[in-house]
Amino acid sequence: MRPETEALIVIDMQNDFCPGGALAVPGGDEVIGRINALMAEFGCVVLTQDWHPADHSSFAANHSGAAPYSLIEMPYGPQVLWPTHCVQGSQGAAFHPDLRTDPAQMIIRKGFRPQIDSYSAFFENDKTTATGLEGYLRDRGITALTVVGLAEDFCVAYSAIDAANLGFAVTLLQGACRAIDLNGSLVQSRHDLQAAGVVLAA
Ligand code: VGL
Ligand code: ZN
Repeated sequence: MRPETEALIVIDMQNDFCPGGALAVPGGDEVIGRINALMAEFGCVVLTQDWHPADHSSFAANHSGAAPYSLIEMPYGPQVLWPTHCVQGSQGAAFHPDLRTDPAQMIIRKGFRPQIDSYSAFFENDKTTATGLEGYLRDRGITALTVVGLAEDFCVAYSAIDAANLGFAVTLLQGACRAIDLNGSLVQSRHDLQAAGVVLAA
């Protein structure tokens, strides 16, 4: 078992990010077995769920004429427009059926405000609106995080970088992640992770 000060953060292991889903990450389901096994090592397990209203501003379908994967400028900065995904209560938003959810003590939902996206489990994309996860982890005396899940170059990377900036010791297990890799986002995210002091491990 890991020390009580360590938590496992499992990002967005949902049907829509797995093969057959609306925003499928290649090989997304391949990491489920490893993640299930990892959960047994940690006394604190947190799952996140991307959880959007149907009218969410990150959906290309809600911007007339906009193509999926194009960029728009939002008040908080550039935003990729995604295919409609992880709509609250839908099958796509549910956890993959093979993911063990019983060991999770906390499930944090993000991206529920129509006007702002939230890649990170800690802050929405304006970098100031907090999700509450920091407070939960600090109240439990957690100081070190292992971060895994989907997608490595978006929600996993944003979560890991925010956590490192908040002062947590953060390890990202690349073998327990899969990436979208949009316009060089995977190389960029690895650069940003290293600059933030996140340890990249296999
Ligand atoms: C994600 C794009 C949009 C992710 C979520 O989980 O990485 N990516 N929403
Ligand atoms: Zn999303």
